[in-house]
Amino acid sequence: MKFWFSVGVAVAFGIGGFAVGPSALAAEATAAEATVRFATFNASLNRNALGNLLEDLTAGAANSAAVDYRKRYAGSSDIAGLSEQQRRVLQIHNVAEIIQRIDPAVLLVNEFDFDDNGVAGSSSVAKPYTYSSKAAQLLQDNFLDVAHGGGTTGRSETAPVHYPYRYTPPTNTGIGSGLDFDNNGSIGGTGDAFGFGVFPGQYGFTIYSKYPIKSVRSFQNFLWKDMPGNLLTNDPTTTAAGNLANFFSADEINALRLPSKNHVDVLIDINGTEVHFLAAHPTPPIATGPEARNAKHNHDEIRFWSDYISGGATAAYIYDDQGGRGGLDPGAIFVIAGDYNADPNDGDSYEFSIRPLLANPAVNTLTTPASEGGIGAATDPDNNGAANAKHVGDPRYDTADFSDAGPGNLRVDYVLPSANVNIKDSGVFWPAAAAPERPLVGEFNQPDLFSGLPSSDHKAVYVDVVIP
Ligand SMILES: [Ca+2]
Ligand SMILES: [Ca+2]
Ligand SMILES: [Ca+2]
Ligand SMILES: [Ca+2]
Repeated sequence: MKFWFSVGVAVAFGIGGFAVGPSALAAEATAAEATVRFATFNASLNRNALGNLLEDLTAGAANSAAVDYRKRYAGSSDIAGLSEQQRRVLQIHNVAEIIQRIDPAVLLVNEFDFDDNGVAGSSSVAKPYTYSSKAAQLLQDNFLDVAHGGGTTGRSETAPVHYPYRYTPPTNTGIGSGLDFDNNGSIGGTGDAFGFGVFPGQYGFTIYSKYPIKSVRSFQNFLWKDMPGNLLTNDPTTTAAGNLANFFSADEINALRLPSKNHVDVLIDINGTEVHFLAAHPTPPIATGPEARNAKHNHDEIRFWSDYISGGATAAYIYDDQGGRGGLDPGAIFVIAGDYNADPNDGDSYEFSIRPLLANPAVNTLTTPASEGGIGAATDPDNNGAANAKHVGDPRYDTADFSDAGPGNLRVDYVLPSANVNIKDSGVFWPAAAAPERPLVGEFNQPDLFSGLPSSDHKAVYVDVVIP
């Protein structure tokens, strides 16, 4: 079955539609197939204070009635007179419009604060596969269910996009460990949480699907030390100060969790075919001391999926929050999604931590999502530095508009289908500077805007996968 339909030969009729292969390939194309768009979007919907996201999402409907932000935003001049919260609400509308323009069938939203049925905050207790946070529901009801664009924006009006199925996993971010992980002599604060976060639940993630979700495996409580050959207890660094085993105490090593947020395997039923949607958001490789604990943590969080999709003995060490063990079965169809905070060629990741996953033979890397906007952004004369000029990677593949004083724009957001399915199309939503949709992604560092950009520093990435 592998690659028996070349890209360009496969035909399909819209997202979720069916297609039958041309008669020349009828012998193999007897079954219906669907082209399904999977997307990942680090939408910067995290907020600075506990509960703000719920407040902003609730305010969305009222603000739209008073001043119709849905048909408003075309540039920074359009935010004059808006309150701080109205600017945050405007950002959510811009995010919603981007999602509507992409119209993915399955979507991961990274950086989305977790709440427990409307109570902001996270815990270490797994949720059933049917769980949607209140915030995830409000984004649907007050933003995704209403059209955007049109009016004075210069953009076409979008259609609402509706997801009957949602899953919001709890996240380790901001949950206190009770230990001094960061060795600053006191216990508490972001440095001692299981994942970086100012409050429990900050920087979580949530998943939307047009297709039924059948079940979930989550790995929130998987301990870092339980990965064979992990960098926590098997760090090859030869200097004492650089070796992680000397940085953490024995108690800390026994408590550190591998997922900085969560790793989840969401089983989706696409017209009878099971697809494993693998979502995560490994910690950024923020520089610390010589031990480089964030970069090594990022490395092993990414390695987890590479082991998981390899299955068999390679994945035998893995246990989930539900009591299951092991990885994927041979031949399973999967799509890995998320912000992995690692570029294959540039940036500060530990030994280019994404490369082994991209090189895993189970992953289809025949097509790399690209954009016009990324090319132009790399050489924009208004950039605040020259980091992009030192990059090895082609800027068309960049997915994040970071500071050009360093690290520059990077490819960090991925949608990676399994090698046993074909990719029909793909892209990064980063319109060219002259495109009418460009104001939705804007330019780096617009200080009048919440998060410094109209939507997010990261751009949405999508891949159209032919599901047999
Ligand atoms: Ca310590
Ligand atoms: Ca501490
Ligand atoms: Ca930049
Ligand atoms: Ca780059």
